[in-house]
Amino acid sequence: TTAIAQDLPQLEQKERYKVGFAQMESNNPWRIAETKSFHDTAEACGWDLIATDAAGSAAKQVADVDSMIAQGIDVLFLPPREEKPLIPAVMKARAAGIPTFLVDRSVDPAVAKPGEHFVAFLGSDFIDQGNRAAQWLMENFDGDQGVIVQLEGTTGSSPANDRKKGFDDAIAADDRFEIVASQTGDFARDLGRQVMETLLQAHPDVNVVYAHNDEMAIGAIQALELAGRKPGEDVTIVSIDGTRDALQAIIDGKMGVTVESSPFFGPLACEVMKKYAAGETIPEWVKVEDRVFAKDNAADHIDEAY
Ligand code: GYE
Repeated sequence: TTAIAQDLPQLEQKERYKVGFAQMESNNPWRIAETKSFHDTAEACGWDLIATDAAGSAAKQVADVDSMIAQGIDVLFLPPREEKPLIPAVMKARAAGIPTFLVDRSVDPAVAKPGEHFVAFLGSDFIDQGNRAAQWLMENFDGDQGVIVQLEGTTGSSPANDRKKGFDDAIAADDRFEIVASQTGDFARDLGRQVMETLLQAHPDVNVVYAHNDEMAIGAIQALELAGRKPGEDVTIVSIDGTRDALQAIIDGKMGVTVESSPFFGPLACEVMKKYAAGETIPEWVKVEDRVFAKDNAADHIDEAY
């Protein structure tokens, strides 16, 4: 209702803020870079930062937010591991009068809304990322028939849902391609490798892998090489993130493309929070612009990669 919308918790302007950052897990370079970005921003932005790590458990992430609320944080930055299980955390922070910014992932918009239950979502356009991965593939694939295996991110997470939608919708328009399998690798390198091993046995004719993140793409490359395949030659690898290992794999000719998804949210979080405290209107979605890394520019960006 409009009454609730008008009541969105406000943030006062002051020198220092008690800030909560409830990280979901730390099992990949992207997560570690994001957490580091918050720590690196803390001093300059006047944050007394409480950072937690839910170790891959949505239930623990909810509990971590509970404990931050109990510790009296002024503002919450939350990357919700999955779209539905983290809604209670958003609602509890809202009820406690704590302005919440979702960073890097979002929640189910049918239930928890920006401008009403939380202030805004800061992050990439995942549908567009999937779309651009498909676009690169359609422009650069030189075979007749593309047999695609898709490695999905964490089930029920907004980037997994939307990167799949963006890719599937775009690729459906090109009848050279068929997606023969699409399975979760939970955004993790080792699971990506294991799932790829299994899928290779069921689909030995696979010649394209679309991974929802670079860690799973690297895992898939390992599985393919173990099976005697030549990623970059007889299998085209397309992926998302822009990690150092992925840029190196592009330079080495093993990976075709990675669409950027930046983990460096600290400075943006600081800027948006200060604007909110100053009474400025914050857009419901503060969109992060992403680049595309391929053979022509990977070497130019590897030094700034993580
Ligand atoms: O692509 C992945 C990470 O939510 C955008 O999560 C983020 C994704 C990122 O684990 O590597």
